[in-house]
Amino acid sequence: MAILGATGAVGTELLELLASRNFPLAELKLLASERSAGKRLNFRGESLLVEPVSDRAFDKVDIVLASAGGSTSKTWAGVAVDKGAVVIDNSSAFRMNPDVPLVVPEVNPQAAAKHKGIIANPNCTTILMSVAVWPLHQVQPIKRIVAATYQSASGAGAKAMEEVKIQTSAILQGQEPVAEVLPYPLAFNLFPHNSPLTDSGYCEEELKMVNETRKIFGNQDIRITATCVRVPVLRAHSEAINLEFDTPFSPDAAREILSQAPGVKLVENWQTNYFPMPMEASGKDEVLVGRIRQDISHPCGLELWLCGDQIRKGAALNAVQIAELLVEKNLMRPLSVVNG
Ligand code: A2P
Ligand code: 11C
Repeated sequence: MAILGATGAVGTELLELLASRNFPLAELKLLASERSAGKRLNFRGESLLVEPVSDRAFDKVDIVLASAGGSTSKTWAGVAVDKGAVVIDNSSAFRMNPDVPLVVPEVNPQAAAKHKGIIANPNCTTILMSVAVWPLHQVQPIKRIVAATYQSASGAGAKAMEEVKIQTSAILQGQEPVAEVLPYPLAFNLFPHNSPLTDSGYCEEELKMVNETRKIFGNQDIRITATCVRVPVLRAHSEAINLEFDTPFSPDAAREILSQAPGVKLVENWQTNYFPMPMEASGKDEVLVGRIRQDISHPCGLELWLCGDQIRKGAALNAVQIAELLVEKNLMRPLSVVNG
């Protein structure tokens, strides 16, 4: 196996997950940019050397977990596939390509079997929402989703997390916060998501929630709208979700379904006003869901609130689960396919 982007926020988590989940691998290659050449990272008690990515780095690799940004994936995914690997790509480069399955193992594991060398890991806000909403959609089809997100600095990478800490410290010392990674100071502040704006008035992050969810659910008819916001939280994203069904969906029924849903943990104490919080979702595998209630503005509406670790289930864990699926279902690439 190879991790492309091993030194980043997601790469670090991939290393931790492969070790803690005892992923069956013979050898692990750590790849990053030239900047990281010579660095060493710990894996299962061994100190592994980080290599700059190159053609030869993919020799004899079965699975590549790529999390080094879209342009790096565009450059290297094809090379890795030509060498016989399956690439599980965390970037947005291939997600909407009809030949590339977009997989959340709790939702559409069967899609992974159709891969032609690349499987895409969805956007983090999309993964978290899909895990929570899919079990309800199975019982009663959802007509419309209205989402508002509260996204942590981790979504913009390790450097953005560091920047928020430095800004916080600067403000507490009476200094001006400096923003270099994110467009504006995030400490003690928030702003609409920093992804590029499109002609529709939506930013790319919002459109990912729309288009990727439809692809994962295999349903182009669900109407989805989203407002994505960056908040001064280090890691774990939160989302307020409004769902509209054809007929009323009782909050108790939703609670019962979600209490047994894979990858979901129900977190609700109405007496103490205790519901999912990003601080408690950090480091956890499950998407925490709570505050399930009837939408008072619509008889067929349901409201819920969720928090999930953006780096874990929103990225690294989902990718490792896809890799586990490849091993379990024997979906690695046979040599005959690689050699044509
Ligand atoms: P490096 O540390 O050498 O820059 P994050 O999402 O936390 O910002 O991490 C991005 C990851 O992607 C890092 O591991 C980074 O490596 C890697 N990366 C960025 N650009 C490239 C590139 N051109 N080639 C290979 N790896 C890259
Ligand atoms: C964020 N979700 O929180 C983004 C980062 O399409 O994988 C990841 C963007 C993507 O900013």
